[in-house]
Amino acid sequence: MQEALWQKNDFKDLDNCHIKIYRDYFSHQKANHFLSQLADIEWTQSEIVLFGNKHSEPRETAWYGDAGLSYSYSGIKRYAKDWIPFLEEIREEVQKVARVSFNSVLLNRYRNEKDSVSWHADDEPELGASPTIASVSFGASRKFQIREKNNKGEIFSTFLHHGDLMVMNPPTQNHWLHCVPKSRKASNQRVNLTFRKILNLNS
Ligand SMILES: O=C(O)CCC(=O)C(=O)O
Repeated sequence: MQEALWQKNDFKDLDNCHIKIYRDYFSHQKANHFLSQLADIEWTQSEIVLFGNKHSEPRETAWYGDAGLSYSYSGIKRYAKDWIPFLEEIREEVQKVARVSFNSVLLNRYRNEKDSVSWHADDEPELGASPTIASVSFGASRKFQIREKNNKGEIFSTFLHHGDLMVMNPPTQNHWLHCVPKSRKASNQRVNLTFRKILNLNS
């Protein structure tokens, strides 16, 4: 976890894009340990509403956080499950870098190359005006893409690997969308954890 070993920024010199990627933030051994713990997560494949139609999300998800938290996206309202110790351990580690106290984590499980998350920004009202999001990846490497909200043309890509930490700092979510596209290449499971600070309690 030494600064010198980290690549400074894969999305360099992009306006209003303050993303920093810490390669191998978790050692291979530590990342393997957390990946094995992720087998205990209660995964669900939710039905979401897109343009008035119901679909199954193309991945499995779970949401953990402080008691009483709720969060809505794509027409689903979620209530946080209680923290489990290894998720709190990961949270402690990412908070050292992100310098934000996160009160929840959204987990995404991409079972294979067909699973994905489509273009979006983490800009739901519960996250406040301009949130910091810390994202940790375990398992297979997958492509992660960004593009400006008001510019459909240019797409910038990187790969997120086992043990990488990516911090998306303000004002990134106000100006940029991100996605994990389906892959043509066969892929084993990948799990991504995005730590978030939800502002509304008990609603
Ligand atoms: O899997 C990833 O790297 C991205 C996850 C994501 O976009 C999200 O949770 O909002």
